[in-house]
Amino acid sequence: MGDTLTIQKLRARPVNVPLARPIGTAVGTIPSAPLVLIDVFTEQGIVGSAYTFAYTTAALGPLARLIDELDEETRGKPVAPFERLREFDRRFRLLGWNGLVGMALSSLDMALWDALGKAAGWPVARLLGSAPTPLPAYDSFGVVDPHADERALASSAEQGFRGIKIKLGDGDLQRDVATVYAVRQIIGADITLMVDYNQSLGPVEAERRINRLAAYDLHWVEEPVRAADIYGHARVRAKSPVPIQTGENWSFPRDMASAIAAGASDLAMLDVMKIGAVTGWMRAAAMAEAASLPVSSHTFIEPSAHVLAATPTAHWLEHLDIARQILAEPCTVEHGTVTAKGPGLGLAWDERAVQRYAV
Ligand code: SMN
Ligand code: MG
Repeated sequence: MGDTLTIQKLRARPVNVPLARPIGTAVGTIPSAPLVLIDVFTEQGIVGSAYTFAYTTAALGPLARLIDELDEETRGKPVAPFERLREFDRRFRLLGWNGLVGMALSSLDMALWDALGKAAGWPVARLLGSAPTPLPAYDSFGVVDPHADERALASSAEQGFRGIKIKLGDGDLQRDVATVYAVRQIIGADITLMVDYNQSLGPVEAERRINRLAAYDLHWVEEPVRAADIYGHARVRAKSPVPIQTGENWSFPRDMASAIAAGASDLAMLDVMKIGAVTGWMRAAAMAEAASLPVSSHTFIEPSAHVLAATPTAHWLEHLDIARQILAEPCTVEHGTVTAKGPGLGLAWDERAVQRYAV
């Protein structure tokens, strides 16, 4: 392949994909995965592919339309992620990148990096100066019913996961304590246990609940208060006997810089879509190293395995498999680890499934 790769056109396809289990959180349940699949067709025949997670079907159409809008601006231009982002930085400066605009731009960045990897015949992790690496993965559950979910929880441990995350906050403190106690009984003392409040508490209530739950050896408490409340996170963190995790909602590295300055958390959870895809992640990973923040990923298993492999302070990979049903080769877990697949990001669509779940 020569040294140029030129964008011919973009294609955005909204799908609504079944999940192995609904994602129940303290602030609502996500029953299926509304994704927008993006393909970047190039003049040279390489196709770069990626997906974005819309969280709600209400955002599927607008997100797909935004990606279609990017098509006009990118036709005939090089597959050069930094250059394309610089152009769109100017184009969307007045509107701002938070929300759907950033998600659309991130999907483009991910697809461009996928195309570069495919052109080189390399996994993206290698383009980034690293290589596919077995990354410790935790199995991520929603809110759980320790009785109804006992088998599923025990099975995660039996499959080799060394970490399990459950979501809390859908009831009162007593319910949280009873759930964590019961889950600890099911998975035993050796499995790392994380909990995620999904922004559902205020700082005072968060302090109260974390103090009671600290007895159960929690590895982190995630988003105890609103994601944007970086000072609320810092206040909880200052008194918390358990490490505070946040970051899945940081929009591009600039949000991360504010959270670091506020001392919001002990750990950084980067969402490869919201943080700015491969380009944004690498800039955020450098900030995490400078701030001594261990970095974990947020869903998006396949691209996260690449960028986490190139992250100096890599911590955990979240095994929350939202795209499995539309991938020709879904993610595999070996002895509790996930290793990036290439070339590119290792994504290939199961076109029959894409048709089936098209919205
Ligand atoms: C989560 C929330 C919503 C969708 C996917 C994942 C959660 C997590 O915050 O960290 O798993
Ligand atoms: Mg979370």
